[in-house]
Amino acid sequence: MSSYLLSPAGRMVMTDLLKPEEIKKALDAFAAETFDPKKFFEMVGMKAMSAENVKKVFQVLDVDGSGFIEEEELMFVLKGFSKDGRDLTDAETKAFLKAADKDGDGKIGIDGKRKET
Ligand SMILES: [Ca+2]
Ligand SMILES: [Ca+2]
Repeated sequence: MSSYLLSPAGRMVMTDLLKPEEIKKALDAFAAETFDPKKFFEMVGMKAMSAENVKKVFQVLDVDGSGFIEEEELMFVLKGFSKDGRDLTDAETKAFLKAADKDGDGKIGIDGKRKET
């Protein structure tokens, strides 16, 4: 998890792409509620984003730069939005992965995100 706080220098951070107050609002909304990725991404303003910026958000969340968001990255996805973000539960992570991973390879591809969701 500490790797989230030690991103390489010059790396884009979420607040370059999204408004901090909207991130906070979205995180607060799911602090005690089951995580709903669709609703969350809508709340942080990603629905209105260009494909190019959506890809950038993905690159922030792809912490190891593999080109995919794997299950363990997905579990800490909220920390990519804010270091105060909570971890997803196992059940939430699996539900998120199942919803976003249309080709069933167990990870979410950055380029395929739009296609996959
Ligand atoms: Ca990755
Ligand atoms: Ca996939």
